[in-house]
Amino acid sequence: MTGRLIIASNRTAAPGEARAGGLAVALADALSERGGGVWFGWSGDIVEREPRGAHVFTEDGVEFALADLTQAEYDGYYLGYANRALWPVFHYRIDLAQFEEADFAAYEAVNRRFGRLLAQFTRPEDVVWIHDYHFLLLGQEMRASGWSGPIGFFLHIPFPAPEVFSSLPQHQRLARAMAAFDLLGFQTDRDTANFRRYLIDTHGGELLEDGRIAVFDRVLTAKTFSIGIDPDDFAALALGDEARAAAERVGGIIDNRALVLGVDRMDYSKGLPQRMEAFGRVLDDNPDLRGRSSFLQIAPPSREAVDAYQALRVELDRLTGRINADYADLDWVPIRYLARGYPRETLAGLYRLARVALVTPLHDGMNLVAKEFVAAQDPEDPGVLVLSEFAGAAEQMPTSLLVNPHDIASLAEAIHRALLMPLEERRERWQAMDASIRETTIAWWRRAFLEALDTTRPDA
Ligand code: GDG
Repeated sequence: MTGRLIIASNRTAAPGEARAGGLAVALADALSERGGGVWFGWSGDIVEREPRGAHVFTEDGVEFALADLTQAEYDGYYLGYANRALWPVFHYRIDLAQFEEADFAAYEAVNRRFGRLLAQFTRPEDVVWIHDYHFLLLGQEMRASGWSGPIGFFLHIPFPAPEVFSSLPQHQRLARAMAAFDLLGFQTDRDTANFRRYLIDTHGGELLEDGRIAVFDRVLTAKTFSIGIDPDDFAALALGDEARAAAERVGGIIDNRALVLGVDRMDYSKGLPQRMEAFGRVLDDNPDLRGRSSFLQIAPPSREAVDAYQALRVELDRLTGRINADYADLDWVPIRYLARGYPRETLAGLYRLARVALVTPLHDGMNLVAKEFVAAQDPEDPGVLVLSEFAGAAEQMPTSLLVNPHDIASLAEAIHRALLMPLEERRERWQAMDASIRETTIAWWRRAFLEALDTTRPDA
């Protein structure tokens, strides 16, 4: 008899939440497969006075417990430490990181308040699964509140090289807290190896024969669980009416020229300026390709309160303006860049229409867009995936056109090659990628993680 599952993530799939993505569905499925459980997270609301409890309600057998943040907590914990320090450092952008002690204090305080709250929802036989960089201290805080059962943690973003992680002034404090987890899941073998090397080299951790690591008087497991999507669901979505309508509409606008597509949250980790530069370079170097393909970038804005994101927006506006001014003609615009989000159905239709997808982040935990693009293709006439070697997905998709996104010339070359790739080669490459996204689906991911967690017993 397994216990209930207790999930903690920054945002939940509580009714009314805008994001009905694959991850939300996967975690909801994980909860219902166990006959219910608790899903804890931030409500999305900012309130004036420090809230004491959580809003609790049950929906489809899942108990949601949502906690508010005060303005000061939101500024210091969420915008501050999580998104101005951890996000940039974990994505190798130490140059953008701001290390404010007050932000860390807020991060600590919110993790403490949430850890105490969450501990109250647990029963002795439960298992706890904590998600992502917002909650690195949550396990330790739950332990301080008396929880001694198993805790799993999954990091959705990269775990950087130890030398980079160590640039965080609080890295020792974070590492000790992370050792309160029993199972730590990472997106790729590179992340798992980085984490292990950090514990071993910096803290004298010892790799045991069974693969676990002894460190800070605890024994923990660090393992790779590459997140995926539901390929059948996405393939079906791409054939639906809404998807077809979207494809027809865009196909009409670009006059059936080859579509080069990008879909990314507007984030500096996604390599958007480099991608635009490279597309501009293709046009510079290949006069014969001018007027023959259109680049569409969908980039819903995110975290606009963080300065680095505003700077990115300005940069993208400037780049598209320049390239379009140089090359647009009366009946053709090279780059369409849309700073807004679209329904999943629309995205699915565009993926299927696209001849080339540009998924070229400078660093990315996994990148689900790459997998969605593959799932949405017509097997008889598939498009080409140009993929950054620094996306987690690259480990699983060696038959994509792998690129170094910093190298504009070779990125341009890859776009050019993708646009001209013969059908036979496109099919071969796509088949291998399709097989790979079917191996580690989202259902596989949650089951594999929970199986590992169920067999992990806290040792101290
Ligand atoms: C983090 C890690 C890791 C995008 N635009 C729209 C839209 N999307 C959807 C995509 C995709 C999801 O958002 C983005 O997922 P990614 O994996 O590409 O990137 P992050 O948001 O940075 O996610 C990442 C992931 O967590 C999971 O572990 O892979 O590395 O950074 O599903 O389709 N969805 C809709 N409209 C849009 O305009 N509806």
